[in-house]
Amino acid sequence: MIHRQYYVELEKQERLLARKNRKSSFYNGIYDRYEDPVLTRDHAPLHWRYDLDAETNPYFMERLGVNAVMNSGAIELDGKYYLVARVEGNDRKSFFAVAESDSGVDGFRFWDYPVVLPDTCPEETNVYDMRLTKHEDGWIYGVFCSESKDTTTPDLSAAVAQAGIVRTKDLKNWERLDNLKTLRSPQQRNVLLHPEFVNGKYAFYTRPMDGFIDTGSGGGIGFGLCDDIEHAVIGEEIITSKRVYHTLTECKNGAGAVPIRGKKCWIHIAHGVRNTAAGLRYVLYAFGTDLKDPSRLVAEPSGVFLVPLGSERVGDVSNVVFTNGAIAKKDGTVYIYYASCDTRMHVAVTDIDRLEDYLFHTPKDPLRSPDCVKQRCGLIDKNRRLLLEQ
Ligand code: M1P
Repeated sequence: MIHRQYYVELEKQERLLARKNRKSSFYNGIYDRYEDPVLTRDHAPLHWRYDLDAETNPYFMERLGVNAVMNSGAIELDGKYYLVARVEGNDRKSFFAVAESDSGVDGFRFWDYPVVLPDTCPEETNVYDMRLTKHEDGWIYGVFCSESKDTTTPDLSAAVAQAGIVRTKDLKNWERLDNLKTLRSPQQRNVLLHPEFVNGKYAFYTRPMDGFIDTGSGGGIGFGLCDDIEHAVIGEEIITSKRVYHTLTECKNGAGAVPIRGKKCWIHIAHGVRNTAAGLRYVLYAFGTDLKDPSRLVAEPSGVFLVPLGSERVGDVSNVVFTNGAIAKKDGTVYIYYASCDTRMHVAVTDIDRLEDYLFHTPKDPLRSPDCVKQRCGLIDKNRRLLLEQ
C-alpha cells in the first residue's frame, strides 16, 4: 500500500511545479531575471527519493535524498525546453536528469528516470556539468566533467578531471565516446563543443589546467580542433578569453553556455572566478568571437554580466553563479540558465540584439583605477550635457 504521506508531498510538489514564474523588478536593460528558481531539489520526483510502500517505509523517510539541482545543459527540441541538470544526491555523487518545460521559465518537470550513461570508465567516480551542443553533423553532443580519484598521490582529495563525451538524438539513448585527450593539458573541466565545424574539424572550447582545482599555468579558455569526434584528440589549445590580473577572471575562468550564433559574432557567456577573503566568487561574463574564426576575440566588454543577488548568494557553495546552458530561439529570444551556489537553477531572458549591443557597446576594461575614473567621467559629462539641454 502506498504511504498516505506520499499524497501530501505530491500535492505540495504539484503546486510547486504549477507555479507561474514572473519577471522580477530587477532592471539593467541587458536581461530580465525571474522571481523563482526554475529547478530545485524539491522538483526531484518523489519516487526517486522515497520508498512509497507503507510497509517497507512506515515513517515515509527519504531513502535516497537529493541535495541539489544545478549546472544544467540546455536545448530546445520541437519547441520544448529541456535542461539536462546536474542532480547531486545526498551521497555527493552527481548524475544527469532531463527536465522538460513548455515555457522555458516555469513548469520544468523531470522525466521518470535519470539519464543512464554507458558505464565505460571504471575509474570514473563523479560526472557533472553537461554542455549540450546541437551540432551541424546531426547529433546532440553532451560534454561533461568526468572525475576520477588521482591514485598517484596519497592525498585523499586529489582528483583528475577529464572531459567525457556522449551523443544522442533524443536525450534518451546515449552513446559514450572516448574522453577528450588534450596533449598539452593534464586536466580539463568546463569543456564544450562548438556547434559548427571549423575548417572542416570539430572545435572544442577547453580549460587547460595543471591540477584538479587550480588552473595554474592554464591561461584561460582554450580553443582546439580535432578530426575524429569518436576518439577526440586536441594538440594545440589557443587561449581565447584570457585570465587577467585584477579582473573577474584573475583566479580562473571557464566556458559556459554553448556559444550562440549572433548577427555580428559568436556570443559567449562564461564564468570568471576571483579570490576574496570570503572565498572564491564566481560570476558570469560575456565576450564575442569572430563568426568565421571562433577562436578570435572581437568583443570584450568590461566587468560582470550576471552576479548572484539576494537569496541567490547563499547555498552549498555560496557566492557562485555558473552557467552551462542557454537556448537561443529562432525569433532571437535567449534563455540563459544559471545555477546559484551549486544549489538551484534560475533563468534570465534576453535576445540576440540586446546581447550584441551589450558586447559591442559596453566599454572595455581600462584595467587601472585612474583610467576607470576617466571612463566614468566621460559618461557623466555626456549625460550632463544631455540633461542640461532639456
Ligand atoms: O563550485 C563552483 C563551480 O566550481 C567548478 O568550476 P571551476 O572548474 O571553474 O572551478 C565546477 O566544479 C562547477 O561544477 C562548480 O559549480
